[in-house]
Amino acid sequence: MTTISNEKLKFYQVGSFAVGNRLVPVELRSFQSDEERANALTSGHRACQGCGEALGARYVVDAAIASAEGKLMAVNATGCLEVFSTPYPETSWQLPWLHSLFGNAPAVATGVQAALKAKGREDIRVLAQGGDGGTVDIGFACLSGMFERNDDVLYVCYDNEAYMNTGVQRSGATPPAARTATTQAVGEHPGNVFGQGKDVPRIAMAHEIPYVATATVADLRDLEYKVKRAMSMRGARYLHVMVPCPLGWGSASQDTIKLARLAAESGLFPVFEAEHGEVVASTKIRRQVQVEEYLKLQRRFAHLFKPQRDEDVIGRLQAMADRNIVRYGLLDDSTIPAYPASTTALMEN
Ligand SMILES: Cc1ncc(C[n+]2csc(CCOP(=O)(O)OP(=O)(O)O)c2C)c(N)n1
Ligand code: SF4
Ligand SMILES: [Mg+2]
Repeated sequence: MTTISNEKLKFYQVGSFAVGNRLVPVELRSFQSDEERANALTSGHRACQGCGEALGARYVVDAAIASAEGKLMAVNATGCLEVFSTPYPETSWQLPWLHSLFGNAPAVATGVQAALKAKGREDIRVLAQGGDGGTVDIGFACLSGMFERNDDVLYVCYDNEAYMNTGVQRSGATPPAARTATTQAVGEHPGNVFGQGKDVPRIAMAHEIPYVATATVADLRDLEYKVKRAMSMRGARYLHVMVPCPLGWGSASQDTIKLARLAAESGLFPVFEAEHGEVVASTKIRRQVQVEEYLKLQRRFAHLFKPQRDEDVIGRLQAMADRNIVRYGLLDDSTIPAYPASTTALMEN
C-alpha cells in the first residue's frame, strides 16, 4: 500500500521527475504505479492528444478512489472531460459517475452526499469535477453555497483557462492578453482584457473551508498527495488543477507538461495549500523563469511577439507573476509578506 507524500523524489533512472516508477521503494510509489489502481478513466476516450485535463482527471480520480478505499461517487459538470469520456452509448468511467448540467455540479454533489448521509452511508465519498467555465463562471453560485454549508464534497476544477468544449470562448479564468474565440487578437488591446476574471482558489479560501489547494499536471506526485490530503478531511474541499489544452492554447501536444511546469516556475500559477483560509504551504521555485518562456510556446499569445514585441503587455504579465512570487513566498522560506506597492501599481495600470 502506497503512503504517498509530496516529498521530492529524484528518478535518476529516467532522468526526470516522472511518477509511477516501479523502481522506488513500495511505500513511496504513486497510486498510479500500483497494480491495484482503479483505472477509473480508462482508455478509449476521445480527448485530444496531449490533453492535460484527461491526464489530471485520471490521476485525481484514481487517487481519490484509493483514498476512499474504493467507495467513491463522482459528479461531472458538462465540458470537455464529460464529452470526451462519454459519447453515447459508451463511457470510459469505471466508477459510479453522474453527468450534471454545466452549472450545477456542486449542487448535485451536495444532493448525492445528503442522500448518502440519509441512508447512513457516509463511508461512500463524493467527488465533483468540472472545467474552469463550469466552476468559476456558471457553477460559481452553487460552488459558493457548497462551501458555505461546508458540504462533505471534494470539488476539483480542471483549469484550461477557457470554454474548450464549445470552441475556446473566454472564461473568468482566461489570463489577460490571451486570444480566444471571443477575445480576438485584433484592435488596440488584442486578446483578453486586464483587470477582469476571478482567482477562485483565493475566493474559496475566503469561505474558510477546511482545505484549498492548487496543483498542476507537471507534478503528478504533488497532485496525488493533495487529493489524498483532501480525502483525509471531511467538509468542503477545493482543488484547482492547471491543465494545459493544446487545442485551445495553440501549443504542441508534447509541450503539455512543460507548459504546466513553466506556469508554476514563472510564478504565473502559484502552487500552494491552504487550511481554514490560511496558506500553510507553497511549492518553492528554484529559479524563476521569465514569463515569456511560457508565453512563446502558445499561439494564443503569438500577437505579443509578432509583428513586434509588445513590451508593455509582456511586462504586465511578468508583474502578475512577480506578485505571486511575493504573495506566496515562492522563492524562499520566508513567511508570506505583503506585496510591494510598486508591483500593485503596475498591476492596476
Ligand atoms: C446552461 C448551458 N450553457 C452553455 C452550455 C454549453 N457548454 C457546454 S460545455 C461549455 C464550456 C465548458 O467549459 P469549461 O467548463 O471550461 O470546460 P472545458 O470544456 O474547457 O474543459 C459550454 C459553454 C451548456 N451545456 N449549458
Ligand atoms: S480541447 Fe483541450 S481540454 Fe478539450 S479534449 Fe482537447 S486538449 Fe483536452
Ligand atoms: Mg475550460
